[in-house]
Amino acid sequence: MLIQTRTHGFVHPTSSDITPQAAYQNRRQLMQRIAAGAAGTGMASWATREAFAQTARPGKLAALAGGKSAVAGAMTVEKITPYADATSYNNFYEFGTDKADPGHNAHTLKTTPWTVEVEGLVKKPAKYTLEDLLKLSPMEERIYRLRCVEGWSMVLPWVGYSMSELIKKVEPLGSAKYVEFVSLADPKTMPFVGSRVLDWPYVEALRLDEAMHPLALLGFGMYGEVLPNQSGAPVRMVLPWKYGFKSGKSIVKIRFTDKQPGTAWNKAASQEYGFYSNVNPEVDHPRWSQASERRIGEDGLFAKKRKTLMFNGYEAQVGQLYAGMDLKKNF
Ligand SMILES: Nc1nc2c(c(=O)[nH]1)N[C@H]1C(S)=C(S)[C@@H](COP(=O)(O)O)O[C@H]1N2
Ligand SMILES: [Mo]
Repeated sequence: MLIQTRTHGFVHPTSSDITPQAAYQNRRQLMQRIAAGAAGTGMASWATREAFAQTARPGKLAALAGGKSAVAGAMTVEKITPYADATSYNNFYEFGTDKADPGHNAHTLKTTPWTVEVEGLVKKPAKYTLEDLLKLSPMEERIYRLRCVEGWSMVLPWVGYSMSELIKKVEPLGSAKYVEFVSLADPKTMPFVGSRVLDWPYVEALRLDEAMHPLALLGFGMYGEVLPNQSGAPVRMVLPWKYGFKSGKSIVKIRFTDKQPGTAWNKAASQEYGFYSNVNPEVDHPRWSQASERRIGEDGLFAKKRKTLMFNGYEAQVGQLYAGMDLKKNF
């Protein structure tokens, strides 16, 4: 049965033997010093910080720098997960269900040319090339937590801009209530598309007001570089207050609808994965608790777990979106 064979259950992370990204840790410390001691010199501090960011790139892929984000809550003050961990422990089922599979297999993904088709209930449907999208709005750096429903989390420095920038350009009609995000499903380059583990293509969806929230990111890069393939190149969603599976990778279509779309994990196991999928320590997954999590690359197998925070720590920013809703029913 599907549910038994899926590996989207709790998986113990392998203990990390990977050296932390020293440059990034240094940069963290610099930022913390700036935050602690340089109030009132914001612009000068940012210039220093930005200069530092240039030297902190892993140097593996093309540079993609982001400027300072003005979005509240966009810069989590926590230790950044080492690049090597973030790129070797992934969920991207199109490339296999083991955490190491995407890192090994995703080199076959062809990210140029790339287009994203925006359609449905909008005044200005359009086909955007990746180049169009890269120019659509200034790039920002956002340091977000990402927590998987499986019980692990990371803190990553993303590069992108609020997806609201794109949404405003296409002018949703008054009837548009939801936004659907469709991932590439190319059996020629994605070896596990066609496997029975999920319905392909991978689809995620948001309510329009969730998609318009400034924290909802259209991500093009991380660690000051373009996204590595296993992380969802060349463009993905990043919704820091929702479980990781809401952040669809390698997006090729964005569709505006008036009805709540079916989503990949909800279709696979609706009793386990609801439409909203907000990080919520008070609503357990039917097969395991959601009260705590393990930080990848930092916490060893026997290290104490961290408490999971409501909306993954973004409650002040996004709580209002769900005011009056029963989050045990709308999980
Ligand atoms: N297309 C696609 N997007 C996807 C997935 C996937 O299998 N396919 N997995 C999701 C899940 S379950 C998680 S936790 C995050 C993981 O992102 P990361 O590998 O960058 O940490 O991607 C999400 N986006
Ligand atoms: Mo996940």
